[in-house]
Amino acid sequence: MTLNRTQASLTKAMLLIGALIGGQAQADQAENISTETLYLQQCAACHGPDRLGGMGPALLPDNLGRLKQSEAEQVIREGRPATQMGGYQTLLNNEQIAALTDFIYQPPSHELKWGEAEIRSSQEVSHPQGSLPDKPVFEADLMNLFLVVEIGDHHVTLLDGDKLEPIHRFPSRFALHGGPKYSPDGRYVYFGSRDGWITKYDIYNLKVVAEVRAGINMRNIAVSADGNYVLAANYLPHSMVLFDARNLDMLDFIPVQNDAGDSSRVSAVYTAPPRGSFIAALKDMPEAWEIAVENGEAKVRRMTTDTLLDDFFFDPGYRHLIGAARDGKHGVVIDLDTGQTTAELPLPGMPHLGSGITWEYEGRRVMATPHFRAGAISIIDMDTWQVIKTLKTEGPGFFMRSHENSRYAWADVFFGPNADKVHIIDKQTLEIVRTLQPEPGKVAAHVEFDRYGEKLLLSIWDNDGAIIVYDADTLEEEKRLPMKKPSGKYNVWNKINYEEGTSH
Ligand code: DHE
Repeated sequence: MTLNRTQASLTKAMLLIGALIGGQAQADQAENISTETLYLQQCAACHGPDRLGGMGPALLPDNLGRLKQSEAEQVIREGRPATQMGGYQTLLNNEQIAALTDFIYQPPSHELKWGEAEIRSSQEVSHPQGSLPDKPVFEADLMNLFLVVEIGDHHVTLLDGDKLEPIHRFPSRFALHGGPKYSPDGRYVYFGSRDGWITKYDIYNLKVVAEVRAGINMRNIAVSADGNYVLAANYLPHSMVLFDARNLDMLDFIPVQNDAGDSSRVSAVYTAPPRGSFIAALKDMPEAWEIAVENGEAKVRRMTTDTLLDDFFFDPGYRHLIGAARDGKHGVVIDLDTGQTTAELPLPGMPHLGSGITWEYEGRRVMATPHFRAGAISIIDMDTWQVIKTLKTEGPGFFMRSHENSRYAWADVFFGPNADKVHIIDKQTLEIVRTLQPEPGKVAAHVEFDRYGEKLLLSIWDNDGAIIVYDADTLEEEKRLPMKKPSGKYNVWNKINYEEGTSH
């Protein structure tokens, strides 16, 4: 059962008032009860009796994966600023807080269900499609807007890409992950959270218009090239879910399993515009799926692959999928028409292909990818599928970015002692020409260019962080905008035009 926001706030307020009035009596009583009962008394109103989440996030080991246990304990003790989560240190003693923390990091005692009924009943449509004005409530170039996801306090900032100033800041679901996806005209944006929530936001009216929970632990979402459908890919349960993009009505529930009944998590799903379909790769079965929508139903074409695939990337024509083998030691190129593996790429350490980029180099198209487990960037000829250069970096990286109009590509060093550094690569010499260290001691990561390729934004990935604006040509810093752990930034024009230097 999931409480709606109002019910959950009231229940939590009642619990807190009751607890404050009851004071010591309740604390004494709490000492003698099991941790599970304590959870039901203190946490279930917001986080759900099954720990599936409600107004608060799901409290399951997989969903909490990014939060260290010590940090979770601190949140229970002190609360989370700017959210409904208050501190429990006056209500619970240290042992109880530690026991509750242990409890939420244990797998649940029974199998959790999130099927069609649960998905449908989670849907909230605050402003049905067509009910809000078609004119933006602010003035700015609508094609040069940026969204900045701030994971420090779970907010999103809308930035004017010409003035490079914030227009609006609004709360997001807990732990957004992956790139938000725009509608083809750039008016709407769809966010996906690790807890499975899809939020549709109307940028013109600065309002959340619809929400639905597609799964318990979601990987990512994709929006079809025509803007009509949203497809969610889940880790838990093993499913994909198709929605009508207008109000997020569920259209189809797709169990991810083979004929033998084995099921799998989904590594990721992306839209493939020229094919008019979605492409997904499975994490636990060697298969890639092409999903087309016919009359509101998903039609799946299954391709058997030689290896299990992690994240992946496409060539510009979407003829080939370039996937990271789950063993982390090589990449594979799969012809999406025949389903055959056509090439293997020797790569030094798990590539992060989802953040690969491409450009023209000496008359041919090359792609570049950073690696999670090696201080290297691989540059690959997309005609011959040969690695033409391996650039040594100051540590493993997460994200790469460029723009067709810029001569430089930017790559972060996300892991290790040099995580505060960023490399700048000349796309025509394939050399690192500069390494910046914008804020010593703080991770510098993830770049996004403006629509013209003239300015770019870099995140200082810290609760006391910032977005730094650089001139893309002189590489000079222009200004800093303070933000709370800004992660990804997404420019409307670059995204809706599938710009070659950005992620899709
Ligand atoms: Fe991500 C995108 C997978 C950990 C921040 N990440 C993606 C995508 C995938 C993915 C498949 C593409 C989805 C899309 O855009 O539609 N990420 C994974 C992992 O498997 C991994 C390594 C482990 C995990 O916990 O899931 C992982 N990712 C992280 C983080 O720890 C990061 C740094 C912080 C966070 O928010 O959890 C992180 N991932 C991001 C960001 C994007 C992303 C900011 C979007 C990049 C973009 O520019 O499009």
